[in-house]
Amino acid sequence: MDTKPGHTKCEKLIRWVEEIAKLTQPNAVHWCDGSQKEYDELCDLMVKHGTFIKLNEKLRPNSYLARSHPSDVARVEDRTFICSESKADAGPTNNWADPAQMRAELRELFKGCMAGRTMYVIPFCMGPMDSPIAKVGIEITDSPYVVANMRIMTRMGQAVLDKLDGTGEFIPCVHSVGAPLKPGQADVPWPCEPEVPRKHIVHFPSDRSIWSYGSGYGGNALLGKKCLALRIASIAARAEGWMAEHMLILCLTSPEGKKHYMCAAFPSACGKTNLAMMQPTLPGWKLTCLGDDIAWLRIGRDGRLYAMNPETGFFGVAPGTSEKTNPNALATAARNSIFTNVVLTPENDIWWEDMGRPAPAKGIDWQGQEWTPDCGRKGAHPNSRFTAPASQCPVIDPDWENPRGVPISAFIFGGRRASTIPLVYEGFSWEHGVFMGSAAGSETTAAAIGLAAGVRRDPMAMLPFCGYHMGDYFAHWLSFAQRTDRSKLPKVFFANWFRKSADGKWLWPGFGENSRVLKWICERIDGTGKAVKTPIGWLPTPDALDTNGLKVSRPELAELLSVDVEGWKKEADDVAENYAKFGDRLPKAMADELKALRQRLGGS
Ligand code: SAT
Ligand code: MN
Repeated sequence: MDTKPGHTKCEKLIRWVEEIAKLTQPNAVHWCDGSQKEYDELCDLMVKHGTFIKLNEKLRPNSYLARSHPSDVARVEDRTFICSESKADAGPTNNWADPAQMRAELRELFKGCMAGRTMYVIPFCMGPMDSPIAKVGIEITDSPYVVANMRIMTRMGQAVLDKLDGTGEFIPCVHSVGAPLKPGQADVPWPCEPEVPRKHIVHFPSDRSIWSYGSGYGGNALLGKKCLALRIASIAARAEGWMAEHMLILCLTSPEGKKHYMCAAFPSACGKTNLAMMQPTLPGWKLTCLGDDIAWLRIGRDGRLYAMNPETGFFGVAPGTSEKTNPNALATAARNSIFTNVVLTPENDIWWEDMGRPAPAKGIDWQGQEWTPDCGRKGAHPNSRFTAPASQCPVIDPDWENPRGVPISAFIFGGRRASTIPLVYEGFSWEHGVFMGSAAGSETTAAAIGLAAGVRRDPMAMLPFCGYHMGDYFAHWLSFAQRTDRSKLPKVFFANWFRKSADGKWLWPGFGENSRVLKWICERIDGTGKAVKTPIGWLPTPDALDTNGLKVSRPELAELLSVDVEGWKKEADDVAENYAKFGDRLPKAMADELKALRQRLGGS
C-alpha cells in the first residue's frame, strides 16, 4: 500500500489518515497536491473507467460529463444526521442519532469499504487562506469524481497542508461511495450504495467531524460544502460569534458608482445562482458576484458585518440556465467544468431543458439512454448540475477573495411562493427582520430527494443546513443587535420572484428585471427609497420601483405589491404551527414579533 504522507509534518493528520486506511482497506493512498497535472491525470483515469466522458475540446475545452446512478441525484435529507451529545441540541428540525451508536454503526459500514479502490486525501481550505475565519478540512474519499469537484469548489492541495503545519487544526471529513470491490470485480461508472437506508451523511458536533457513506452526489459527498461550510460551520460560528449562512453575495453598483453589497438566502434550486450573477436590465446599473451559495459573516473593526464566500466554484442547477436567464453562468461553465446528469449531444457537447438552445435532434439522456426531444422524457435530470470555477465568471467581483470580506448593507430572504408573499418588503427592525427570515417558506424543489410537494417552512433557507437547534439559531441571529451597534447591521428584506396570478401565470418576469427590486433596496439603504408602512413591513409605493421599460401592467404591479390580509393570517397560523416545534427554545422576541404581526393584521 502506498502510504506516502504527502508533504506534511502534522503527526495528528498522518496518524488519522493511517487509521482511516486501516479501517477502510483501500488498495492505495493518494495525497492530493491540487496541481493541474494531478487533476488532468484523474480526469483521464475517470474517462478510462467510464465515469467521465470527455466533451468536445473545441466546443467545451477541458470539460467532462458524468452520469450518476439513477438513485444518486440529490441530497438525502432523511439520511442526514446531527449527532450531538444530547438530542435536544440537534433540535426538532434535524435527524438526531446517538453519537456512540452512530459511531459504532459507521465503523461497521466503513470497515473494508474502500477495498479495491484508491483512497484520496484532499487537504482543502474553506475561505481565502489568510482569512481570520477560514477553516481547513481534510476530506478522505474513494471517489475521484469528488476529488475533481473539490478542486473546483475549494482551495485545495499542498498550500493547505503548509497552512496546517502551522496550526495542526483541521476538520476531519471521511467519505466513501460505499461500494467495495472484490478481487477481480469490475467497477461501474458511478459506484454508490443504492440502498437508501444504508446511506449516511453524519455530523458530530463534539469533535466537528463529518462522515458520509453511500452517495457520490454533490451536497452528500463534496464535504466542504453543505456539511462543513454550513452544518459544522454554523456550530462553530455560534460558538465563535460569527455566522455561516446559505446565502449568495453580490455587489450592485449604481450609475453614480456607489457600491452596495448584499447577501440573499433562498432555498436550494430557487434561483440563487441566477440572482448572484444577474445582468441588470436597468441602464447604468452593474452587478458583480462574490458567491452563489454560502456566506460566512463576521463583525469587522468598524462594527459592520463583513461577508466572504468560503467556496471557489459554483455547483449550479443546469436546467433553466440559459442565455436569457443566466448568460454569466453559461460563460462560467464554458470550459474547465464538470457536468453531471445532463444530455450529451452528437457533437459531444452538453444540453439541458430550457437552455435556450435548440435541442439536439437526438442525444444521450442523463441515464445513458438514447433520447429525442419528442420521446416524452426529460433529457437532463431536474437537479442536474454544472461545477465551474468562480474565477471564470465574467462578472466576478474584484473583492471576491478579499480575506476580510465585504461590508453587507442588506440581507434578502426569499422563497418560491405562488401566492400571498409580495414581490418585496422591508422589515421594521433587526428583530422583525430575523422574524421574517425565521418565517420563510418555500415550495419544495428537486434539490433533495423525497420531499412532499407544497410549502415547507425553511427558516433563513437553512432548514437542511443548520447544525444545531433552530431556536438557538434564531437567538444567535438576534444576538447580533447586542454584538454591534444595531444601526450598523444590514437592513432586512424579503423577496418573492415566483408570485403567480389567479390564472397561474407568472406576475413578475424575474432574472435581469430583479435589478429593479435591488435598486429599490439600494435606495432604502440610502434613505431615498419610497415606501408605505403595512402590517407586514415596508412595501414600495406604486411609483417607488423603477418601471421604465418594464412589461408589467399597473394592475399586475399592484397585485405584486399588495398585502393579502386573509392570506397573511393563514401564513401567520402556519408560522405559529412551525414555531410550536421549538418549544421553550424559541426566543421570546420571535414570539413577540409573531404576535405583533397578527395584531397588525387585525387578528387576536
Ligand atoms: O447540496 S447541493 O450542494 O448538492 C445543492 C443544494 O441543494 O444547494
Ligand atoms: Mn445551496
